[in-house]
Amino acid sequence: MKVLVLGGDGFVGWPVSLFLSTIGHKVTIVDNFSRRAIDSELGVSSLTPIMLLGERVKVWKEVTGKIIKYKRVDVAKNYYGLFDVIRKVRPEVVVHLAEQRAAPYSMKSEKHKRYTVGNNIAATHNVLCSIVESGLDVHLVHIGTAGVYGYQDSELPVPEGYLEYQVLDKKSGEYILMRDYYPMNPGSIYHMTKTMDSMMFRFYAKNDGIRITDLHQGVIWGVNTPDTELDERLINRFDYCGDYGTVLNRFLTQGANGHPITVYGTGEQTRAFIHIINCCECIGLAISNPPKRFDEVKIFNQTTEQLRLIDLANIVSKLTGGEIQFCSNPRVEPEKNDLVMENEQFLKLGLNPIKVDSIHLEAICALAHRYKNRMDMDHIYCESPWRKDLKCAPIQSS
Ligand code: USQ
Repeated sequence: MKVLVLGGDGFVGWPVSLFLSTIGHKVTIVDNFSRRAIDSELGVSSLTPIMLLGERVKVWKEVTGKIIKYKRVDVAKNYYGLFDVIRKVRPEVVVHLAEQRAAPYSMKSEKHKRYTVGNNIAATHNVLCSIVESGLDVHLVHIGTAGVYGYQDSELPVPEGYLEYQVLDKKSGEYILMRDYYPMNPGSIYHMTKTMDSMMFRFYAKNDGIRITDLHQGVIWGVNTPDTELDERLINRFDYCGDYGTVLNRFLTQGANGHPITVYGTGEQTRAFIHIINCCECIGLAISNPPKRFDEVKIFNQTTEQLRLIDLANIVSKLTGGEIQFCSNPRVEPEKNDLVMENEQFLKLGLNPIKVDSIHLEAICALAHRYKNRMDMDHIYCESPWRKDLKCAPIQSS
């Protein structure tokens, strides 16, 4: 199929683009390279040395013979540029990853809050609007977040997007079955934009019959995939800083390179996780299993396991010998929560979950250690508190 990957130069977009190319799709990447610009803004760069997109796709062709085209377009600001690409490429699928995806960065300042809302909402709406205007029957696959549900302390499994419940009709005295989005409860400006995307999806699926799949994804861990490992020059980016690094990759980088393992609060927060390889596979599966026109938005929980942060910190500490350092939490989030998320749909479609195990963790540590000289120890602690009275600072060592 012809697939347009919006944001295909990013941490998820690049391995996803290669995976889709490997399994036979004709991939075109659209990106404005904002993630690289944010590196410059923050004064930090990927732990792994990543090549420019033009060089990356040349190497991909050299190594596999497969062609990935690309076009520089700012999806949020340049509607007509995006429309033009859609008109020319005539994609059957658009994978939408063109959003600012870091919760801490989205909370950094009023400027970053406004950028994240402006960029993410405009990007999503431009994508939907341009699909309608193109007249093409495009399947839109969007990466949302498990964080749209919030983290209430509950052992009730979080369903895949929808909640069915009964409401008492006072007139008839009968219970009426209702079905709606599972209640949303975002924990950051970034997560809030994903909940707002959901409403736009609902409208465009109902009004224009756009086929939409929204993937409520957990925290990604892992860096490379079999495709990015084909050649050193295809290596994926590796974020470890306080704004962009996700928690398990941060713990591993810290442990492998002699920095204390930074646990925010008590570490009793439970989060949903997924390995980057499984993430690529899920997107492939979502593409092969689209909803029909005028169906409701198809929602998958894209996660393979739910883990407590303190348990992860202990595993990493044992593996690397790194000490655990409890830090005051820069975020507004429950100190402790249980979390169980249903993920039957991907399992039924044949997803083989990669669970947190020593083989995968050691591979990430080895990669982190290999590029230790690129690690900037001044950018480890989170510098983006959720409120001005909060900050991330060590409180005790174990
Ligand atoms: N945390 C620590 N120590 C650290 C970094 C984070 O204890 O050094 C904690 C945070 O307080 C939080 C948890 O780890 O409780 C997860 O933080 P994270 O930065 O790994 O993940 P988050 O900010 O929630 O966002 C990331 C991605 C986002 C994706 C989301 C999935 O940046 O794109 O949507 O994971 S989820 O969290 O399930 O919503």
